[in-house]
Amino acid sequence: MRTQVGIIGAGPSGLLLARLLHLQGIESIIVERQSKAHVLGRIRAGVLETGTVELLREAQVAHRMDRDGLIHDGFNLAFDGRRQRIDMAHRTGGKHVMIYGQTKVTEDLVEAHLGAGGQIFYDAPAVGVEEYSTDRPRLIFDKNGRHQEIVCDFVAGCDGYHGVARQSVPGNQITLFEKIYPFGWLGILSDVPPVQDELIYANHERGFALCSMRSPTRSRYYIQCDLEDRVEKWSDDAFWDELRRRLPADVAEQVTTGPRLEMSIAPLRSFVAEPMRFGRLFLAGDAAHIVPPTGAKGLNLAASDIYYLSRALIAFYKEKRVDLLDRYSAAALRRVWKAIRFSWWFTGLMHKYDDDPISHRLQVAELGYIAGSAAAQTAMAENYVGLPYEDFT
Ligand code: RFL
Ligand code: PHB
Repeated sequence: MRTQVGIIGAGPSGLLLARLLHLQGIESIIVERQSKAHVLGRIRAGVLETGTVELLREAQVAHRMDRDGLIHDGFNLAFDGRRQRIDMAHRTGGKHVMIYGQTKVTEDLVEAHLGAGGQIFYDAPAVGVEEYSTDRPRLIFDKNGRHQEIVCDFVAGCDGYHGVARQSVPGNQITLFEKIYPFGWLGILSDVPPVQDELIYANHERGFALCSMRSPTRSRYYIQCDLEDRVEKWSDDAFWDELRRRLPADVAEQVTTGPRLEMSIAPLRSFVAEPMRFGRLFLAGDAAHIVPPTGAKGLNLAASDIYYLSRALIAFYKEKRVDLLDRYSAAALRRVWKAIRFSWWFTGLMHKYDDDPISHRLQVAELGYIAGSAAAQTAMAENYVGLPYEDFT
């Protein structure tokens, strides 16, 4: 098989890249390890930055998002029995975020890409990328028990943290930075109305909690849990009880409970691989970096990588330019590191790390400072809505 851009992974980054390239007449083939039903069944992120929303509009997959997505101008910090609203719109000159689940983003992208004749091989794990230092890299994958090969101009590794693209590069050519946090998030999805119409991030002596949502009738809640915790140990009632304990009393009494649609545990990690380009192999999204979910940045970073990578590939095919391909890794990484820093800082501010009482007092002092400082609220708001993409023309 032969294509222009071989893409590993049909998550948001691979699909968005395929879609943006297709709209410019550039062909691609996506190979995806999992089945279509598996990929479309995953519950993940829920908050889209302005830049992500604009990119989805550019990809012409925004119809349902613009109809059903919820625009949020603010979010709330709960601590020490009180609440502080961070007014994102006021602090950033009118910017906001869109609440629209990653599951739906993925559905919209798949539907548009397949509808336009795009090629996705499901149940087709890539096993390696070869000859990426030449101008004919080869993507090797398995389908129906057989090794197959796609000869490409470029390969995009959009295959997540456990993918093979990054692992195809010898260890001495890549630098990895990693931090594992000593806790995870236990999440529930339930068809109950959200407790409030905006998100609440709660710092509590028992641990962090988050009130989020997918729609006016579907809620997503999280509580900090131990790394050794298992979903099987948590009944729905135990989850709701623990959530309510960690929220301010007036919020806790408003929580509507219901049976789970899904419950899962996610470990928290910060991870960056440098560089993000190896000859004609490019890494994007979770394949190159992971953030703890506290800042809601994972999916948004995948989108900003694709913003840079799609422009670089389009400039190559349309204008025979290689300068943007050369600049891709550094430009993407500058934005990645800022989001890594924000997510690490916000995680540190909100979670219980140990039983030392000074730790909690210091967090409450910092949250109190934020509550009283326009400068601190502006810093939080501009990071949360998403830092601007740099000029890449
Ligand atoms: P994805 O979505 O992981 O997609 C990668 C795709 O590559 C496939 N794959 C392969 N395909 C072919 N051959 C191989 N050898 C392959 N190896 C892997 C995988 O099956 C998959 O379909 O990465 P992408 O596209 O870069 O998108 C990134 C986002 O998905 C990710 O950053 C966020 O979902 C992170 N994340 C969250 N972010 C948030 O902002 N808020 C959240 O609440 C949130 N919750 C989560 C999350 C990530 C999770 N993971 C990765 C376990 C919850 C979980 C459980
Ligand atoms: C979610 O709704 O899943 C969500 C929202 C905000 C976060 C993380 C996850 O920071």
